[in-house]
Amino acid sequence: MSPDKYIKNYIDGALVPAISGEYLDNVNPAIGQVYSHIPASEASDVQRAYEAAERAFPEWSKAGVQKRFRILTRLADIIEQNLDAFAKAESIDSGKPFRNAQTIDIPRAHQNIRFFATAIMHFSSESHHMEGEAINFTLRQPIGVVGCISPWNLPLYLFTWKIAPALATGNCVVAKPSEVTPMTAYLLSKACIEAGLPPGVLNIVHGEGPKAGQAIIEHPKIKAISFTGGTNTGRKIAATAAPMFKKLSLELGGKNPNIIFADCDFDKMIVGTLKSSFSNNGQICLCGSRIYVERPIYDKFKEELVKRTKFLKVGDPFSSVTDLGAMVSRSHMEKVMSYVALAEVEGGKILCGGEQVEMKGEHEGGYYLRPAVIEGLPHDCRTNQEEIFGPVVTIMPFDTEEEVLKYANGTDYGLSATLWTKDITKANRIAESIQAGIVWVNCWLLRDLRTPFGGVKSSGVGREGGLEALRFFTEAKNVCFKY
Ligand code: TXE
Repeated sequence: MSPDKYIKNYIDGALVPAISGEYLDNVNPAIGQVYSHIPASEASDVQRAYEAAERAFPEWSKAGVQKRFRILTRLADIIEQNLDAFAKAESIDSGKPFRNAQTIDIPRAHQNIRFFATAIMHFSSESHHMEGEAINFTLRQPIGVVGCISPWNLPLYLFTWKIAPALATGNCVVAKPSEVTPMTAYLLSKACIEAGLPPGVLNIVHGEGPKAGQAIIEHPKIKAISFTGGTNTGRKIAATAAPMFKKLSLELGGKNPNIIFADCDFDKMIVGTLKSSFSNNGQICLCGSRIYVERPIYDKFKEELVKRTKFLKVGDPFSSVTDLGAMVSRSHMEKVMSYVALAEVEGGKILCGGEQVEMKGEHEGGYYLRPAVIEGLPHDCRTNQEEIFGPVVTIMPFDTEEEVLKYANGTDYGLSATLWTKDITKANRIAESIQAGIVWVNCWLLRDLRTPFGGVKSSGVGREGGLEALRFFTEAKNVCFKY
C-alpha cells in the first residue's frame, strides 16, 4: 500500500486523473516542500463519480447486510494490516507525529469501518401498534447517492467516520477529502479495490473545496451531505444545500471551555488539560482552548501548565521524542500566529510560546510553532471568541459557578466542554446547563463510537455516531397495515 507522486481519483472502481489532466501541489509541512500532486477535479469529475454511484446503487442497496458487512470488514482488515504504511503517509501529509498517526488516527479509521460494518447487523427499526386496528412499521431505506466532505486535521479518521455509516446502510458515496491532506484517502482507494468493493459504490474525488467540493454540494441528485470543516464553509454549504432540501449533517468549529474547579484531582487534571490544549497541535475541533480555573488554584495551575507546556518537544514528526509535529500548512501557521499577535493587542500576556521554531537541516522550511499559554484576556475579546485551531490556550480565573457558566456559554460555538471536579452533583448541574453537544467530566476525548457526536449553535447541525449516523444515512418510511 504505497503512496504515489501523482494521486488519482477513485471513480467507478478505477484510479483515474481529473478530466482536465490538471494537478494541484501537495506539500509536506514538516519540510515545507511539495512532494506529490493531486487531481484538480471539477464539476465534470463529480458528475462522472455521481453517474458511477448511481449505477452501483441498485445492487449495493439490495446486497443485504451480510455482504456489506463482509466487504467493509475486509476493508478494515486491509487498513489494519497496512497500519504503518497508512500512518507514515498520514504523518508526511499532515505534519502530525508518526506515533500519533500510528496509535490514534489509523487505528480509529479501521475501527470506524468495523464499527459501522457490525452496527448495521444490529440496526432495527420501530413498530407502532394501534390496538385492534393496525400495525405501523418503519422502513429505514438508504437515501441513494450521498456526499461526504472531510477536513485536514484528522484526515483518514474523519473521512472513514462519514463514509463507513453511509456505505453500511446501503448508500453509494461521492466523497472528497481535504486537498491539504489527500494521501491516506488515496491509499484507501487502493484498499477498496483490494477488498473487492464493487465499482461505483465509493468514489473519491480530489480537489479544491470551492470547485470539487462545491460541485458535490450543488449536484441536484446527491441527496444528503455529511460535512466536517470550518463554520464559514458550513454556512456556505447550508446556503446551497438547504433550498435544495438536502439532508445535512454539519460538524463545524468549536471554542470549547475547559472548566477546572479547585476540588479536582490536580494531577489527573493537569495531564488531561495538557492533552486537551495541545493534542494534534490544537488542530482538533474538540480541543479546550478557553481554560477557566477556580481562583484558589489559579496560580498553582498557571505555574504547572506553563512549566509542562515549555517542556513539550516540537519537531520532526518521525522522531520518537516529538510531542508536537508541524502545523498543517504555512497559511494555517500564519493564521494561528496572527491570533497570538491579536491577543497581545487585546491586552493578553503571552506566558510562553506562540513563536515559530527555527529548525535546522532538512526541516528548516517546515511549519513549527511553540505552544502558547496566554492570560489576562476578557472572555468576550476576539481571541476568546474565534476559533484559532492551533496550539494556543487562554487561561482565566473565576469565582462562582454562575460566572463560569456565563463565560462558557458566551460564544457562538457549542461543540464540547470539559469539567474537572470531584463533586458529581456540581458536575451534573453544569453539564445540564452548558450549551454543548458533548461534555467530558474528568476526561477528554474519551469516545464511545455508539454515542451521539456533534454541536449546537455555530458548531453544527445534526449528530454523527452510532444510531444517529445510521438514521442520518437512511430515510424513514412508515408503512401502516390495517387488519
Ligand atoms: O477548512 P474548510 P479549512 C476550521 C479551522 C480552520 C478553518 C478553515 O478554524 O482554521 O476551519 O480551515 C472543503 N463546498 N476547521 O479552510 O475550508 C475543503 O476542500 C464544499 C475546523 O481547511 O472548511 C475540505 O475538504 N466543500 C474543522 C473541507 O471542506 C468545501 C476542521 C474542510 O475545509 C467548500 C478543519 C465548499 N464551498 C478546519 N470549501 C473541524 N471542525 O474539525 C471548502 N470545502
